[in-house]
Amino acid sequence: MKILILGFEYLPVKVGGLAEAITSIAETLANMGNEVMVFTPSHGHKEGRKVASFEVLGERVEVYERWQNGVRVFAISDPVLDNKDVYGPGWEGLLNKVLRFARGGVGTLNLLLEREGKPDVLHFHDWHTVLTGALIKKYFQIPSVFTIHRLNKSKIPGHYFHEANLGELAPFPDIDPEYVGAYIADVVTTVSRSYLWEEWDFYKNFEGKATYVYNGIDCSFWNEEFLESRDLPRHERRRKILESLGLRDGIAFMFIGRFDKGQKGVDTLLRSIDLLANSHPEEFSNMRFLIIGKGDPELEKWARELEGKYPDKVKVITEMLKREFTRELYGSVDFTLVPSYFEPFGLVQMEAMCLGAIPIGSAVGGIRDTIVSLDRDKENATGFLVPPKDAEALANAILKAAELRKRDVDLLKKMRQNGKKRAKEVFTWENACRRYLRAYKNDIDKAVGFLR
Ligand code: NHF
Repeated sequence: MKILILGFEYLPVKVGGLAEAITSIAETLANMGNEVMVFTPSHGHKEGRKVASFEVLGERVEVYERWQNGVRVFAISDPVLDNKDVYGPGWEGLLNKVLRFARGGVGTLNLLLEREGKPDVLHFHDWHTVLTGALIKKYFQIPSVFTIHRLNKSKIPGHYFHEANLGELAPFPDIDPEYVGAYIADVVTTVSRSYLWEEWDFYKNFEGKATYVYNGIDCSFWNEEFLESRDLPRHERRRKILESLGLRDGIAFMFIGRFDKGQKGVDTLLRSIDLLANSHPEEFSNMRFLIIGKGDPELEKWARELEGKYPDKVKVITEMLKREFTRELYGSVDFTLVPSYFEPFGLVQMEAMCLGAIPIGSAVGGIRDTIVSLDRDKENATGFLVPPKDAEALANAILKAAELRKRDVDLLKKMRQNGKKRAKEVFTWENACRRYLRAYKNDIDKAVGFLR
């Protein structure tokens, strides 16, 4: 199939998990024998050959084409799109980029159409590409799939639609672009089954076209074989890495993620550490917590205070870690904590499973769908699930995990193996793309409200 993908992030330009996901989808589809083109704003990354140059309302737009792992990537460039701030500067800066990308995107396809032929399908990702998707659909009527990686639930002024020549989609002063994207698409997907149902208030408006396609995980990087310490037994790796961070050996729990107040649940974790220290001092004395991330200054301060209170148990790391070092950590700690309030798919629990750091996560979205919880299925368990925003439940799960670490190492070993197998065999990008290919043909099961 000839597939045109639109993404606001594409590697090496990356802000979060979105870039990894879109890039993996494009490359896997190409590997499977499809012809894949990607349109993305340059964000200052103008690599490759200049293949088009045209004017939009008096301003020059240039298009740079590069081959990247079997995919043809077209970076669309103009003075606004070249800004290195991917989602800015500011809200207006972002909206301007969204508008420029729409005009530049349709201009690019218009110019390349004869040379390239018409794509069989258009696959656009997240709300930032909705105007581009809508405009391409308007001029070329290509069957399209809209993938929502994370609902944003905000509105943009309708005049941006009018300026993009999409006035027919903006009958009100403020418009939610996610509604528009889902309205114009033939199939709407999100990245996990649970997230789809958790957000049914949105997706029910598009019943008949809404479905899910799980992300995958690239276990070729998140792989024990590449650990520097791969020859050591796991408990030795743990001792070594904890010592290198200034802590004595103990049962190691790691949190890694953005410190934010709305999603990642670092506050729940900090509360549960205090709970454990107060209610189970003996067990707590044997626990070590690595809290890695940055973001909200209040949360950072709170984490630092906790580190000050329990300096031999808690280590807070707020600088950016190299991916290779993060891999060593996953390959050494006993457990990874993923206390998100919500998570469309979530990468952390997958990376953790690939490297045997048994996840303890919230029973939400992709975390819920990817972890098989010990209390539900002992044979196939890969981790522990707890209700979100519940510090007590998290503290109890941590206690239970620590207890098992002391008394049932064999069970933990089995859980590690189960996790690796599940990540490597079920959540592959090939499986994801097989499903996307079905979505492209609208030959895919849908979410049916009354069958929920
Ligand atoms: O993994 C890529 C990512 C997801 O849960 C993640 C999120 C944004 O919030 O699909 O998108």
